[in-house]
Amino acid sequence: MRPYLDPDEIRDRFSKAMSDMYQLEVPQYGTLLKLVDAVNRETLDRDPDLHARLCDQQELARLRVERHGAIRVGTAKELATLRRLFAVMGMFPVGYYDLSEAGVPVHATAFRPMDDAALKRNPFRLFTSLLRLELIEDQALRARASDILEKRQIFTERALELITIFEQQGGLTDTEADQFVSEALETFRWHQQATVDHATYQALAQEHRLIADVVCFKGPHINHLTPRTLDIDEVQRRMPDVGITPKDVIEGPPRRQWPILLRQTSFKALEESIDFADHHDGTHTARFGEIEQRGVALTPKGRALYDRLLRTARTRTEGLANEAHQQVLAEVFEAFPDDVDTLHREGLAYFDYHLRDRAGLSGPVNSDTLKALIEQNIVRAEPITYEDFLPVSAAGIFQSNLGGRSDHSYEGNANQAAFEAALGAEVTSELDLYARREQASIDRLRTELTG
Ligand code: OOG
Ligand code: NI
Repeated sequence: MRPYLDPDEIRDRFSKAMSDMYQLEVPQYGTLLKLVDAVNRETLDRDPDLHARLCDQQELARLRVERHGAIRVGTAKELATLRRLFAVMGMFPVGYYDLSEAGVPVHATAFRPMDDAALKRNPFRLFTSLLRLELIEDQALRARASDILEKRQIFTERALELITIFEQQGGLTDTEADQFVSEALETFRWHQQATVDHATYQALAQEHRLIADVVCFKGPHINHLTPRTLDIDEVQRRMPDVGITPKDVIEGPPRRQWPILLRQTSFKALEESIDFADHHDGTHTARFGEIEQRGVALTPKGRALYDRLLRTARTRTEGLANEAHQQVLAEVFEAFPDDVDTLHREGLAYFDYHLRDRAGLSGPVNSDTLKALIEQNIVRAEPITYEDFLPVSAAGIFQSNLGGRSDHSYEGNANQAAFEAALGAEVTSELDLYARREQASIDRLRTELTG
């Protein structure tokens, strides 16, 4: 048998190639990476406990490779082919995100590694949105957009061949993998040439800027990449010092002792010059840089509390600048426990249980004794990092880069079944993944304690 490369290795190569390409395309992204790196170092120097905890959880090694990106596609066929392309790199569709609720005519999933080892190796994921032409009221415009999309081919011939080879032989050799990475990269490259004339671009942009972004170009250019920061407030504060303009507010929960879910901010998308098919010059704003700070994954109970508090806070944060916005969030989120013990006791977050010391122990582990074991310092409850996205935050990111327009006529259109039909597969529930991982750690503990 010929030796095949681990898909995790292909993903690692791909995420690095993508980052290199994007730094060349958007130099501010390189500047952002340097700032994030500096702030991460300072944070670790200042907080030896955090440093030790990240070491323990083997999080330190992946801090510098941690990235996500986002793309937007126009047709079911494009989405389904992307699913096959990402499978080559061990990335699978997890979660369903309905952005119509937030006035953006797309729904989405995240292609990401699913198991522990793969996430540790390289957690690179791509937030992938599918345009929903069916939400456009103007029939003629809808038909025009669909026509344009039908005509384009966003994958190179060789990329398609290599996907088929992967599926047939069950893997790619080292040489094939390198070729695959460089061919796959072509799909996500920026093209300064639009495929349509300026009038068509304008008509589509008038309906929604996002529609123009998806329909008028040769392919789904990567629209941002996102490194992971340990102190998002500090990076937000310092962006202007390095000449980049941050988005108005940090999305997600407030700063906490024990971070939950995901906090995100970005710099504003660049206005880039475009050559239209009729040689008309114009501009388009699509590409930006983002940062994220990840915390613990919440159980359905914890998530319901988060959603409720966020809704409450949002009635009071409209139009506020970041500092005041964060102040309101902090007040409202006082109702969300901020210590590991309470998070654990009240079943608000997911944990990975590890045995510290098994001396003098035997007998079964049920949830009562698990609590006791934690209290006795025999078992350590490690927060499981949230690996997914938040629809309200995602909408905030979309809007900050698309001129802030939110169209309420798109609302109330969640349709996971239609998304899955387009994808050609079901999406895995992110909550199932966290619950399974927690349960696996309990099972492991049980064997360790009885074995
Ligand atoms: C995707 C926005 C969502 C995130 O981090 O929540 C996203 C997009 O603008 O295409 O990337
Ligand atoms: Ni993002």
